Amino acid sequence: AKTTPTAAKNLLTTYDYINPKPDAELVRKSIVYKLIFILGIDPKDATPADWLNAAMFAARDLSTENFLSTRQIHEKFKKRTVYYLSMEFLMGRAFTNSLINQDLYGAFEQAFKELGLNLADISEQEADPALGNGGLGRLAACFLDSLATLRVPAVGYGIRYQYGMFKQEIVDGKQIEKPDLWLDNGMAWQFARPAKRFPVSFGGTLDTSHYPPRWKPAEQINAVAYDEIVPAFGGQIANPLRLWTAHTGDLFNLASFNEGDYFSSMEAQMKNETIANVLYPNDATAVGRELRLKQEYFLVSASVQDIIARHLCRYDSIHTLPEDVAIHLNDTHPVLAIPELMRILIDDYYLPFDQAWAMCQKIFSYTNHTLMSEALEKWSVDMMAQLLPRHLDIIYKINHHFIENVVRPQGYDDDFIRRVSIIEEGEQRQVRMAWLAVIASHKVNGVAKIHSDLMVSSLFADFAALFPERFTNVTNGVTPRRWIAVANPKLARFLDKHLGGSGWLTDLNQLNQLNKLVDNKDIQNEFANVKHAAKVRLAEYIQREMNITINPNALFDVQIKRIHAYKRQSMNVLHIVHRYNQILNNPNADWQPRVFILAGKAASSYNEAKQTIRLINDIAYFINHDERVRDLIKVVFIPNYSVSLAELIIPAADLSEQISLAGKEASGTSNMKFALNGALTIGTLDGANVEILQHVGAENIFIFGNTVEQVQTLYRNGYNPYDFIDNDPELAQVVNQIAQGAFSPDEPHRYHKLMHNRDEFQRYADFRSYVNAQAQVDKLYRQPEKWYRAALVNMANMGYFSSDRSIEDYCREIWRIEPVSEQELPRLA
Ligand code: NTF
Repeated sequence: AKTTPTAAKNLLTTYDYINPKPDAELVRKSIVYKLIFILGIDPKDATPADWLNAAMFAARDLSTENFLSTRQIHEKFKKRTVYYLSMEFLMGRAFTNSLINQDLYGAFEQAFKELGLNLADISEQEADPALGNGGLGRLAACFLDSLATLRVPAVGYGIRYQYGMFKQEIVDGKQIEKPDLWLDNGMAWQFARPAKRFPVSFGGTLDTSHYPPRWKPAEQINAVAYDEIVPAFGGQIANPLRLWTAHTGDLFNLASFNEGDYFSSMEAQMKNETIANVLYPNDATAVGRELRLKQEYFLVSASVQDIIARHLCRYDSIHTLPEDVAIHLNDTHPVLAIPELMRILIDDYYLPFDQAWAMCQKIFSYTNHTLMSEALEKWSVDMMAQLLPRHLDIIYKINHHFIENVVRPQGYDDDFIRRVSIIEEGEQRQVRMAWLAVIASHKVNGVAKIHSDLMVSSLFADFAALFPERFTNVTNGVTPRRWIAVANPKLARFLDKHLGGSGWLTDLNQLNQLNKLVDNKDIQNEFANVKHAAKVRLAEYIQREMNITINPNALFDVQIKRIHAYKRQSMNVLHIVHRYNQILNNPNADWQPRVFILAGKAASSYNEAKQTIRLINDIAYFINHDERVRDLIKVVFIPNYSVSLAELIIPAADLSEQISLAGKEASGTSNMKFALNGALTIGTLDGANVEILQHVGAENIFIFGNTVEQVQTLYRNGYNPYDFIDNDPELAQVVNQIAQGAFSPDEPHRYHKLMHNRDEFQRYADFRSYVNAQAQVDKLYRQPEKWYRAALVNMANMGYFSSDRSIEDYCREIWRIEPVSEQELPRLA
């Protein structure tokens, strides 16, 4: 029974708080009230962290009514809803974002001023929840922002890891991993839902003497929900991000943590009871561990149960599920949602297999985020039989149905059948999760044009022959709310001024009006000043945190992303050392001063990536202390890369390094954030770089390196790195210096292996073309009028790369979801 007392009902329809919008006075009272009565702290004793918590409660109140009424609208109009399942959400800080989205920044700033405090300082107290690794998790966060802003009925489902991405420290040049205690100061932003809990079962046996078979699990863990409000820009709508935690009495103990392999040291202590405790710090790599499989099942089982419960609140039949519900799988990590939904439909609702399967195919869609074979998830049949016997049984049945009813009737041979089978035969039989995702989904998309094309012609070629209409592309995008309004307020004011208001924030194509202003010298200068201010701010941070002095007038050359061989940070290093050599050879030439800024984490078990970090730091130390280069080169590796650091660094970049080997970076999304903030890109024809080139024009981007076809030809002909090293004396010099210890004199062979490996990602093949492109960069930078013109052209043509456009594509092409209309919105009193 769902009765609402009339008095409470009124509160939900009169919008006391938001109409009229609170002024500084009301905000100040609310903050002080929260401090005293929620946190129990005397204002005279309050620390900045206490003030932040009080302010977060005050800000949360202001979106809570929208949050609750959004749910009411969805129920009232039975809005078809998309459920976005992702093992990662890299949300970044919530506080400033929520103030900007609700147009409350000014009121809070003024309120704190009256309290004798500074809002910007208080905001810096917020932990940066890093419940994701990199691009995949941050994309999910941008998508939630766009879903809310576009009023799309949507729920995000993820895991509330107690420890998110590890904290990176650099000691003697080496990465050290420390636990990330993001919950230490409380999490004012999330609502605990102790009553929203679902049992998740594991192990045991399957009794097949009945139909449907009876699964008798060996253990059961309760998933408990926490809801985070995702406020739309412009208020009115707010969607939930529902994060599951395992209900367990004991807290995780970090006592025996050791710095060698962060993850295994934690895993050993965790075994069963602490399933939701730690994020696997891998990016573009799959892990075959039992705990990971448990985490994935934990997420999808709780979420699918919740989705069905929500459906049954609106409809009295399970049969309407496909009309009401779209479930999106963010990569293969949540693919177990497919057999989980099948299990519930068959075992709990007694649907015949065929009917359940037909429903699943209407409900699920899947995004592929990488073609790299080492990142494709496969689970051993043995492990799955142990942990999820009923699900394995269902997967066998799906596979049988697929092969007998879909593949064989089309006359394919045994070799083809072996290739498309969900079960990979071999010594260790394995379940191919990507195959299951493709077979069950009505749509499968890649994340940039080139990636989607390669997906169809390589990884999923066999499936594209079977289901040509199933595959599509949705190019990634980023939210201008966080990546301009929050990260770069001065740029936001600049755009407001020249675009006649802030409409661009929700209609990013308005940026193209800048195209007619790009030749205006005053506007170029004004933008140069915005850029300079951001560079000064970053320089101050680097001075304060790292005690390194950099010159804001130098060119800031930035590569920030996960450290991975395919992203080729080590090729960036080759160029730095080459430039260093050139300067020493010709000290009096007219060199363009540059600051090379790098940041990023290496997975704890990924040695080559850790070596790369160490190399960058060794080179930074060596070059920064060499008097002879006279500040013409500075190298800075900023520790502990995070969303909040990205917000500081991206606005300050002149040059954006997007230098992955062609064919390897599915999309990249920082490339979009940089260009949106007026940096020029130096990049390969990979991922979304290709589309950025199409939008900004070849004169406004520095493209270099081999194409996908050339890369494949090199591989096919047996790529040999020495074909390139031996034919380029300057390259050979750089390789030898690094390999023979010029930057690691205390341990001369430290980088021998890093330089003399198979060069799987063809750094040496692209080196010369990279160096040439870098010379073009210097040349253009010395002509400020041309440079800032190009920067403005970049910004002007980035409208396409808004995540609002991506989400509109998903809603139309994949989910068939309609946003809440004007008429459906509650009218303000
Ligand atoms: C990443 N994939 C890709 O490596 C990036 O190029 C892309 O921008 C993001 O996804 C978002 O689409 C992964 O992290 C994973 F897990 F698929 F390897």
